[in-house]
Amino acid sequence: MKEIILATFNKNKKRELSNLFGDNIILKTLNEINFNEEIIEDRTSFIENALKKCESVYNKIKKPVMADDSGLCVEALDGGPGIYSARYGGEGLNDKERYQYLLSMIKDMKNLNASFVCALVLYLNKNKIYIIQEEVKGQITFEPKGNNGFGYDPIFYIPELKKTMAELTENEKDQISHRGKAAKIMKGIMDKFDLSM
Ligand code: ITT
Repeated sequence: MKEIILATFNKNKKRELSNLFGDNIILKTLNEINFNEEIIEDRTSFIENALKKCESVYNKIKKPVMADDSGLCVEALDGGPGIYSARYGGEGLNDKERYQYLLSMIKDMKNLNASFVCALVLYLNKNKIYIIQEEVKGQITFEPKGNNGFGYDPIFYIPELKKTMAELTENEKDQISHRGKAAKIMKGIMDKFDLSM
């Protein structure tokens, strides 16, 4: 069994990644280790932001750290909100208000293509770092559906499945999602290599 700190305050990421990695990997969030410092995500890509989250925590704790930086990239918004997905439309919004804001921003757009992107970084020490970035393609729908998942899932429609991401069960989402694909590759790495520091 291996314990890895997951540099996140987002419980949904922890739930999905724990499910994806299985019982042999124990993930502890920043809340669970009483790490209360704010990490400013001021870099220009998912990978750089995930790396910054890892470095900020590793420099204090000196234990293996993983970070997930993810978001929704909408073609009609030139790839936005992208790395700004968590705060798009303002800090105080809940998930529903946030996706409604996004729908209002693209209400006259014809191109509804979008991707969820997930950068996953495993930082064992400053010389031993594994970086993966994955995506799932879909379309924004103006008819939000489903109660599963989180964030923008209700407005992310997957044509092949004829469902939104929020209509999938957690296991179904894991099979196709940006996070599911990245975690599957990361799990292969963790199973194969010596992860000692
Ligand atoms: P941490 O930085 O503490 O990990 P965060 O929620 O701020 O948590 P990000 O900066 O990576 O994380 O922003 C990710 C946002 O992208 C997230 O808040 C959602 O709005 C959206 N997002 C990412 N993955 C998603 C998914 O699987 N389903 C729906 N929305 C997702």
